[in-house]
Amino acid sequence: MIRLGILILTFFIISCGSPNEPTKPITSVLRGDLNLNDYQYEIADAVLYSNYLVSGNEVFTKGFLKQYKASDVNNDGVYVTAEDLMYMVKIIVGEAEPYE
Ligand SMILES: [Ca+2]
Ligand SMILES: [Ca+2]
Repeated sequence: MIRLGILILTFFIISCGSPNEPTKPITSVLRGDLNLNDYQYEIADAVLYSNYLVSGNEVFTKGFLKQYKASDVNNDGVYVTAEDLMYMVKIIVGEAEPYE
């Protein structure tokens, strides 16, 4: 599923680019704010995260690239993993500190 997400992300980046236009940078996103409401590490973010892991890209409807970027909760450079979701749950219940 992660490979499919990376493949779709790569296709999206390639298909949106143009050699004559500068690539627009992704504006900053809050780590752990999967639903992009400016609040990190909410239960709603964890629910959305688990929905992504079950259903895939279709659940990131507010801005796929931003939501994808916000998903690296454990700050290991790997996006949308079960480990990120588990780390998010630990943050929510107070067992782990969030990364900046
Ligand atoms: Ca949020
Ligand atoms: Ca990660």
